[in-house]
Amino acid sequence: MSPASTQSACRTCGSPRLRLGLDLGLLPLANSFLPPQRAVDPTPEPRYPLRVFYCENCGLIQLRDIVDMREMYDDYAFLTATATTSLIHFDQYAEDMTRRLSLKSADLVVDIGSNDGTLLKAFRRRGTTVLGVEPARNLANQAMAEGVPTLNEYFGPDTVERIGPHGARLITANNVVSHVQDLNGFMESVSNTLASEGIFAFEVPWVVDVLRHYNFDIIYHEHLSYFGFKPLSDLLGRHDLELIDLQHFPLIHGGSFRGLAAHPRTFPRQSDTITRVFQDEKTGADFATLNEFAYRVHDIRRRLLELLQDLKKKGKKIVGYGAPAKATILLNYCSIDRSILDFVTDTTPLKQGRFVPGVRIPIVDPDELRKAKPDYALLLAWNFKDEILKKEQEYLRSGGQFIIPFPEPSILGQNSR
Ligand code: DWN
Repeated sequence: MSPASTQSACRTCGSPRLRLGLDLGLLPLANSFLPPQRAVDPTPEPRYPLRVFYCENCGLIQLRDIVDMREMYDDYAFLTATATTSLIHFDQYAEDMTRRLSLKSADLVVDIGSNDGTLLKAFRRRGTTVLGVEPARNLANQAMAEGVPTLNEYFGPDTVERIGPHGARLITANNVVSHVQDLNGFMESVSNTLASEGIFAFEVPWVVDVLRHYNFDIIYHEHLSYFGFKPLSDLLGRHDLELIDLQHFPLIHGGSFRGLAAHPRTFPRQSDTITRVFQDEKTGADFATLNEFAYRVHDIRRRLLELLQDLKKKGKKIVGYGAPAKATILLNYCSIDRSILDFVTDTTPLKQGRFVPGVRIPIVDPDELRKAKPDYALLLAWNFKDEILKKEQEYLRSGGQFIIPFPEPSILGQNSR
């Protein structure tokens, strides 16, 4: 475990004019779920500063405290295929891009940060040639075991050599670009890998949605950048790429955009859509908005803790529902520990039997919700609210209620819609 380093300049434009907008204090790594033997060890797990800055030159909202990526990604607990919503989303993604590019079997689709290969399996079902790039050994091995060719490495110049310059008709990078430290190096390698008539498609949570919905638990050490598309467009332009289209997905991770980029003048540019998004960012992701966000974060923390403590005083039984990475941030930042939540359920076998770092709350199989019949479940995987409420109709019918943390703490039961 090495201490965090501090980035002195803006990650994309290089300006030194970085202004502190929000300080969440020292927090553990979001995906570092503790195995049982570690959870009983009194030695505290590593905590790192979590501070959000605004670049006064290009507007990129970003972290400056950098944790060694090997500490976060060499062994990774998150699996894409743990939510039906995600499976549907990525199958539609493959359908859309196959049609848009009229992909043929000889066309190569490269997915950077391919995780368990969920997206590439959808492309393979449509006949294209696929290749994953995934640094987490456990995930790369799982994808390869399921027939998805995968390079177990961090995407970079060596990968370009392995694939061959301009060898990929389509490059995808979903919930990856936010995690990249060397954005310019990354984008240069994407540009060198992308075929002349190729498209680079990438999904990121949109910073305007994050700030608008006060989703502060999306802020964690993996997410180095919180993207607006104006700074992203400037970044692409420095590497022989241009933004050609933007597609908004309001229900994906609290609100995401899929950006499409290509080498200049190879595809028509949806200028109206792009201009409208840039305009929204002028007021929705400026420093004043980040300041207002910081104020509301403190208010949500106070109100959520008060709500939970009041329910506990009334003798209510409360558990957590879902152990996403963001739960580590929400629970630690709001000091929600085992005195409040008896356990947290999660569908990911990899996480069951482990503990949320910091607060050390056990993660158990979702069946425990049906056995324990708690009065309340704090919805930590709030981005899958619709899917989860549909799945848990029986819990709601039997009088169980969900506590929804955002955009403000609220209770949702059978009769409160
Ligand atoms: O950026 C990232 C996003 C895309 O995925 C990565 N840094 C890490 C990860 O973040 P996350 O862990 O917050 O992702 P999810 O997809 O919001 O995690 C949902 C969690 O909830 C999973 O562990 C599965 C679990 N879950 C559950 O227990 N019951 C999910 C559903 C739908 C359920 O019904």
